[in-house]
Amino acid sequence: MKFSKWFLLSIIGMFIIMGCSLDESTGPEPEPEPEPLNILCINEFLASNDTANEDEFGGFDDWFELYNGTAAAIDIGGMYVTDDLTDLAKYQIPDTDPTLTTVQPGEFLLIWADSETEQGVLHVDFKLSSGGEDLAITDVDGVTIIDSYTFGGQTTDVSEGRLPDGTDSWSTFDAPTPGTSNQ
Ligand SMILES: [Ca+2]
Ligand SMILES: [Ca+2]
Ligand SMILES: [Ca+2]
Repeated sequence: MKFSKWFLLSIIGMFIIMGCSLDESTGPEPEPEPEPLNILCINEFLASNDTANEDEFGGFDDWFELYNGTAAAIDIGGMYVTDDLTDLAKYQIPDTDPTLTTVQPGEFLLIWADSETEQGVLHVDFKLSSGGEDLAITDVDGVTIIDSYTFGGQTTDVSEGRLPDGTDSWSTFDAPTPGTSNQ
C-alpha cells in the first residue's frame, strides 16, 4: 500500500513537471522588437499644438520631427516636404543653411509646420490638419518619396510617432518629444 501511494504521488509529480515545461514551450511568443527601417523618416508630429511647446518666436505651432536612421549625415536642404501626396513638391526646404538642415546619423531634426517661412529655414509653408492628412518628405528631384505617413484625427497636445525611433511601429504620446528620442 505504502509503495503504491508513493508511486502514485511521483507519477502525479512527473505530470505536473511535464505540464509546466509544456506550458513554457507553448506559451505566447514574445512580441518581436520592431525592426529599424534605417532611413530618413518622419518620426513624430503634432498636428494640434495648444500648450505643448513653443517655437523660437513663442508660437504654439504644428511641427514634425525627422529621424536619421541611416549611417550618414543627410542635408535636407533642397528636399521637399508636403502635407498632400498629390503635390509632392509643395515646399522646398532652403539649401542656404546646411548647418541647420543637416541631420547626423541617429539624430533628430524639428521642423515647424506653421506657414511662417520668414521665421527660418526650418519653418515650412503649410500646417498640419488635426482632422488627419498626409505628411511626406521627397528627395531633391521632387518625385522620389523618402518617407511618408498618412494620419487620422489627432488630439490636441498629443503627438504621434514611431516607437522605438525609426521603426514601423506608431504610438501616441501625451508628452511629446520634439527634437529628441520618442518615449
Ligand atoms: Ca494644426
Ligand atoms: Ca511660428
Ligand atoms: Ca521625438
